[in-house]
Amino acid sequence: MWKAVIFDLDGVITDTAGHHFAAWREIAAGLGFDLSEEVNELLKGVSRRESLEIIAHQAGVSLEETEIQRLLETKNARYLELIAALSPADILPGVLPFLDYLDRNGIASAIGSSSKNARFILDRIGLTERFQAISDGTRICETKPHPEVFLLAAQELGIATKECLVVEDAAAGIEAGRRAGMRVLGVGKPEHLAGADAYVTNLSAANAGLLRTLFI
Ligand code: B16
Ligand code: MG
Repeated sequence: MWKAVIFDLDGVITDTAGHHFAAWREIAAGLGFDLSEEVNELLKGVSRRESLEIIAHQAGVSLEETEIQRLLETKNARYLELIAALSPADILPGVLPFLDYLDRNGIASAIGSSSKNARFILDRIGLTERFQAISDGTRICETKPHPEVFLLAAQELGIATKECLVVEDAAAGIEAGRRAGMRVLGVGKPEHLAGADAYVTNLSAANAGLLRTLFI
């Protein structure tokens, strides 16, 4: 059976994805670009800087390095304002029972997030101590779809990649999990989860039977 489950954070453990979207919409508006939900999907799981590069490309503007730095700082400051009031009430449905199930069955839990704010978010929602490894944007050189964040989590746990299941909500993360040699359970709307080995609308549906089916 699985020895570890590595969770993406934004959009899987808590819905900070909506706050990223709101902050990026403001930055995009400043560039004269209306950020749609469709383009926003491309930003999920990729780094802050790559997100800005995608928006600038879509807006058809080229940015100087000093302007890039200013916009990255503005975006993150706004995002931090939006997530300042996060609390355990913001943990997504099914997450706590699923973590309890993993604990009872001796399966390790880890975080694999591109975010540099991952620890802050985990502290706010009271889950930091529930994970045996936290691999995040402060510890990696390449963000998703590169597999580094998941490989680092597996290495820290001391568990072989094929015994780790990734849980993801976004295309870049699903690709990263697959490139890490792991199977991927998608969470959310099926149209955003192409490439996942299975999907559920939320983690309440991630039961023992599903985990067994996914394991080969
Ligand atoms: P930050 P995840 C990702 O987190 C987000 O999905 C993505 O939208 C964001 O750009 C990235 O973290 C970097 O976040 O600006 O907080 O460092 O989904 O990998 O948990
Ligand atoms: Mg995510």
